Amino acid sequence: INGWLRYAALPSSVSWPSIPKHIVVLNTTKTSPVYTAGQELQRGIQSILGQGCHISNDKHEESIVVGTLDAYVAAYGKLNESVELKGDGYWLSTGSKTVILGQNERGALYGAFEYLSMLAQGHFSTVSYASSPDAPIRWVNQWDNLDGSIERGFGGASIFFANGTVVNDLTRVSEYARLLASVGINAVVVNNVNANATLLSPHNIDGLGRIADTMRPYGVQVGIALYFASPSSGVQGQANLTTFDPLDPSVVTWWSNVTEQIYERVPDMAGYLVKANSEGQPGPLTYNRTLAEGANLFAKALQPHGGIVMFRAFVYNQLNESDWKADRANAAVDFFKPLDGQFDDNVVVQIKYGPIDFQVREPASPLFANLYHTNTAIELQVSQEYLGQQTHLVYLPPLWDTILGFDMRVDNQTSLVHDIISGRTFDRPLGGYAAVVNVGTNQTWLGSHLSMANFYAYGRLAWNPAEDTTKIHEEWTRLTFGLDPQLVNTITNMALESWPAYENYSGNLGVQTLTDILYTHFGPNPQSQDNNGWGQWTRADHNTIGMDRTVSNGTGYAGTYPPEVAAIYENISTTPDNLLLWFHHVPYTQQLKSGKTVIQHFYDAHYSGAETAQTFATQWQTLASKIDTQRFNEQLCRLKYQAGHSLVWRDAICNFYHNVSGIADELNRVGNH
Ligand code: GCW
Repeated sequence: INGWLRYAALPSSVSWPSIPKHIVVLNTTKTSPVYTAGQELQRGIQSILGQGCHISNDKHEESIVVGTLDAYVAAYGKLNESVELKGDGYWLSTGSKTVILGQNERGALYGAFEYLSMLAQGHFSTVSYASSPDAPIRWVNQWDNLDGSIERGFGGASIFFANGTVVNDLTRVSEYARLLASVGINAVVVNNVNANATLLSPHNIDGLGRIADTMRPYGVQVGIALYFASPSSGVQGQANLTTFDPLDPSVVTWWSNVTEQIYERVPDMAGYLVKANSEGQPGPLTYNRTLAEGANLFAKALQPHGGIVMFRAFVYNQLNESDWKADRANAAVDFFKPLDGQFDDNVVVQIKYGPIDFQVREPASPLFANLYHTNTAIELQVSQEYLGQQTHLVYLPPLWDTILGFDMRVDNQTSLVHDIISGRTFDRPLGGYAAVVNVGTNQTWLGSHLSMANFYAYGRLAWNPAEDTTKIHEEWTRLTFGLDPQLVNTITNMALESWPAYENYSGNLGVQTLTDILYTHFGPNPQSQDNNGWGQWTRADHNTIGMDRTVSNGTGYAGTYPPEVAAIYENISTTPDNLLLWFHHVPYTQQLKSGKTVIQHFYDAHYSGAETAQTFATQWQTLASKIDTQRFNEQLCRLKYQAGHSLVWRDAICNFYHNVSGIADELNRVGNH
């Protein structure tokens, strides 16, 4: 339940210098994150080092002082160093006097968690540094329904809701806030983007207030997802209108009233998340209003209270596959590029990392490079919807890295995606990160112990996207399982092999994850990709496969990137192999840069990916004596399942394309023989 915050006692082999026994807390209000920081330091030092600490306000020579930078200067006078902190940042200086100072209150808590992480990993060298987050928005989204179920959640029922309302016992909510704060997350949207209007009843607004009260000591703000048609949905205790037209004055008043009520109960509410005109959801287009007019409706209601609107770019229509130029990947740019400059300043367009939907491999969404006058955030998914639903080990940060570190070459200049969303590239005031996490009541939070590395790493990368994803995993392993180098190396090695393996045994060369896309999004179902309106097509026939997204002969998608990038994707010879079938429709016999044909690569990759997956359980078994039995056995069970399921994947995909193409495997492994 504590995830990476176990604060395990250091092994006797580690020795450490003396750590101050006094903790000076510069704010003793119980709801203040500074107060929480003091409690957390006391708990952590007791648990990690077995040392009791005394919390007080008295000045001691040897102490740990925690508070805001301003409070420190007021009490102790100026620091010797000049310290520059951005919003939520902290200053950490360790030694016989340890100083942990936040730019604001939650910054102090982040610094305290960082200090405890050092201790828990046995790092005792003295440090003095400032650390500030790369972007102001570092949110998580929960797709929790009010009945307690979670859409695409694989870790049990909701910790927030049951039976149409907020649960009474919010202990798990407090534990979740603690985990979130420890990796620098500052807000959580608690309900599903496929939202329900009943959330806005006075009773449920009070429930949101209780959630916010529970999370406030951790500096985690609460946001909510809205159902666009709420004003005409007969919400109990609210006026009921006959319209939800965003330009209708009665609708404008309705939303400002409801927003007012929410802020009365939750004065620090973070804002709204809106999924509109997507997958059957109502929205402004229902009234021929633009998506910007829809977003600004909420922006104006929130503006007086300091809240922001996260407006999702995941808007697309059903398409007809007989149209060669139809392409769901074009939808976001088609809908949003013409609206650039029309969104209010407190609107942030939240963009899924790729143009389709959380696939195992996608190019970075071109929308990031098409909005110069609009705040943007990236949407990642910790919940492994298409990626094995936590029954498969898949460490996702290397995938996220391919997007965050991608250079869009806007105006032929370096323009990395993480610099665009931080607001640096286009000089925007807001921007950042959202991830669909979907933790549940399961004791492991996500349903799998090893999947928690994705959650941890998400927070670390949202704070600093340049951080090395291998190092993050090593750190997480030390905190979660222990300091033994063999343990750290083995689990990290498994993690690093996992995404390439999953890509190899699911969908290669940019064809997408070949899961069932109609219902479960789980397990192989390559035939489900085509002949439907969802637009996740592969266009596989007897001789050829792949989506032609070129400008010259296809859907034109390649041309939605800035010119230098567009030129790379327009041509087969410059398109990287791992995105070949994303951008081009080619014969199965097309030669890759590796020298193999497409079809032989399919066969080989599926065999090698499944082979790697066979080793995960055996690698894990070498750690039997180093991990407690419960976690060891629970994870072993999942890794064995993955080993078996990877073979199912391998055979399903290889046989499918063998049947479609009629081309034999050079190594004679596939088909009946
Ligand atoms: O990936 C798809 C999911 C839906 C989800 C939708 C979205 C919440 O299958 O379950 O709906 O995306 O992101 O809105």
